[in-house]
Amino acid sequence: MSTDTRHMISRGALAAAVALPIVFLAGMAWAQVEGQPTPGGVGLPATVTEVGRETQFFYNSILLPIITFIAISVLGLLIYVCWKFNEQANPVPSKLTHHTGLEIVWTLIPILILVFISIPSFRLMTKQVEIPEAAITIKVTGNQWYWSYKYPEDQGGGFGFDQLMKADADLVPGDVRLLSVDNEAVVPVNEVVKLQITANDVIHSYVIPAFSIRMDAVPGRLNETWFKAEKEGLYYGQCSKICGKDHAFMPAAIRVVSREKYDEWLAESKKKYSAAESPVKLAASETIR
Ligand SMILES: [Cu+2]
Repeated sequence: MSTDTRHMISRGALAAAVALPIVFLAGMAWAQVEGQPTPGGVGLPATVTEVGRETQFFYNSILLPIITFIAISVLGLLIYVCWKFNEQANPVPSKLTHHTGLEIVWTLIPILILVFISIPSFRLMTKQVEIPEAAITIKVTGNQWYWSYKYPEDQGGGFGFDQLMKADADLVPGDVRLLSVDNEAVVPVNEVVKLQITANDVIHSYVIPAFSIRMDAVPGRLNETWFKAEKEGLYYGQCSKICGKDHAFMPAAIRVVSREKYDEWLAESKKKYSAAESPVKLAASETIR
């Protein structure tokens, strides 16, 4: 192969390595509807929390380029070896079986890549796991097949309610099929919300993509996660543990509003929900109170 051809091939490979992530990134730049899936959307959903932005940066700008580079390099190497060392081109094969230098290199490079990834990864994980001082604590319980919420008394709450998916017949314009619910949970904007998550029957998983939260709801166990939404709006999520026949029909919906509206909602809900105490008995709630 002439030097020119070789240069062309390596330049082509380099261009592909650079272009592929850009194509992915361009996909993500397509307007994503916040809080719900976007038809034809590519990439991660729009996020409205700092942790979400950092998670997406980690994925899009660190992991994706590394993955793309490794995949293209390995593929290139395979193609090169098939072409260079096939029987016709290379009738007398080498008898070499060990190469200490090469073995050290192919062990060391993956280790270095992993160490490089681990630094931002652990930093991000710490941020997700360490819960800052929370303004609001909400207890979320997974049931077959809906979510229940409890707002504690000492924060102006003292009520609980169930959140069930709206049936197709109940949808009004603006609703999203399979995501809209009868009772939305409400939280104030720009305040740290702590969620305590558990389940009544089987393992569920509480996920709101726009907040970058995903936490297993396990019977008999109280898991915690947090978010601080920076934008008002309605954010949907879904259970993401296969939890039975209606697993796909237990969406979660959180509406983020201003502090004033939140206080109003709290006062109204207190009247509305405490009149009709939640029909569902929250197994774990008695033990933590
Ligand atoms: Cu579930």
